[in-house]
Amino acid sequence: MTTTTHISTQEAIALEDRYGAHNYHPLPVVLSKGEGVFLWDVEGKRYFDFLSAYSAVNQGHCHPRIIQALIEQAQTLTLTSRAFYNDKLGVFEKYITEYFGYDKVLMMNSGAEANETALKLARKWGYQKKGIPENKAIILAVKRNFHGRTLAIISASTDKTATKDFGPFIDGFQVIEYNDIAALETALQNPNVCGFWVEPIQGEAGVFVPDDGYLAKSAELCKKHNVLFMVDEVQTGVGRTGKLIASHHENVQPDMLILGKALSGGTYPVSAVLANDEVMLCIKPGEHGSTFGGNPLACAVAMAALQVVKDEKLTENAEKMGEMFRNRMRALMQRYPEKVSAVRGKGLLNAIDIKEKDGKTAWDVCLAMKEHGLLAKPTHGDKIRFAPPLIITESQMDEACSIIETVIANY
Ligand code: IF1
Repeated sequence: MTTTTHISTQEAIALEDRYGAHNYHPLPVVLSKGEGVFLWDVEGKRYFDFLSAYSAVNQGHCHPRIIQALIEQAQTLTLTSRAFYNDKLGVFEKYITEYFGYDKVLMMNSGAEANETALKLARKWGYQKKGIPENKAIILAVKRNFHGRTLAIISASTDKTATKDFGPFIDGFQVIEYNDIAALETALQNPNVCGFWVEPIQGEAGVFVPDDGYLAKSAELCKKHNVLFMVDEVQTGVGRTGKLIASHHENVQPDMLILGKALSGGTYPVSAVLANDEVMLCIKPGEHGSTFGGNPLACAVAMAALQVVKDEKLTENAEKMGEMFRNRMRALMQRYPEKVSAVRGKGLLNAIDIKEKDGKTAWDVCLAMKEHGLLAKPTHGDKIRFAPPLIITESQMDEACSIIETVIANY
């Protein structure tokens, strides 16, 4: 018997303030229901979700096929640990490796854990296959990166908010300019470099799309210097940018593909690292793992989530609806250049830059959009990221763009 207690917006916010860590500053809206592209708050107001839980809900909220898979498996077997085999992991490992085109997969839970796994795999490979002297391996990262919140990951971060008072940090990272082939070529001269670790589009930094050719040239240089090209597609993967993974915009197949978020359609923490045998078999039994990594419930949900992306052609829809969105936003920028200074993105991962006006910021624009029934959140001050579920229809996109246009016209 489920207990549904009605709680007001004020009560819910007060409870989180009193009893929860203050590690977020959410928009003042309290959600209680999600379906498709829509969310409802506790007062029953409906919103377009233009954040998709930071691109974890690509398939739409509570997708029936994914929820059905969750329910059925939850009533059967949720977790065995990897101390024993189970009837779901191997079947899913075959499915996902064929789906993305790799020999093997290592299943984890959060995006950060998948990135940590990739770092460990790169180092192992560096010592065992490339012959880097022990404890000398270097992994290249880029400025304004975001890969998660663990200590190893933030050891490569250039964001003071993510690093201040969290030291000391972990050695073995060199940070270079993003979208700068010359900087990469110079850094790759060091024979101790084992990996180049990068997002194909920098999400958290504000949806920064690198120049055409950057990913392809980076992959080529990594191959030339026997360095692993490690691409973090936790946010850009699973159809979000109009291709199955953003690397495919430049026909690049990363040496290590890092996935998370929408791998489960936002219903359960599922993440993964995919690589070929030369890399993946560097880790031997007992050298890495996780209690929940690749559990039967995760595999059942992720299988359904990936089937939905394919069966409902969500990647193609992301491409088409993204074009429509950027066209509308560019027209808005032309009408109000004093308010909107940039439109960026690929597929349904987009952002606009808001010029502060009469003291009003991107945050105020998001508050106004909330009043008009659309939820989005600013990142790094003046940028607003727009990332609706990939199932969005043309008429829904039209209605959502009208909301954004009305708010911008009137702020
Ligand atoms: C937060 C945004 C932040 C990610 C990429 C790994 C991870 C993420 C490219 C880690 C997670 C989330 C985390 C959340 C807000 C959101 C986010 F970029 F999506 F907007 F922070 F930058 N790689 N991104 O985007 O995955 O461990 O969270 O499952 O931490 O505030 P995770």
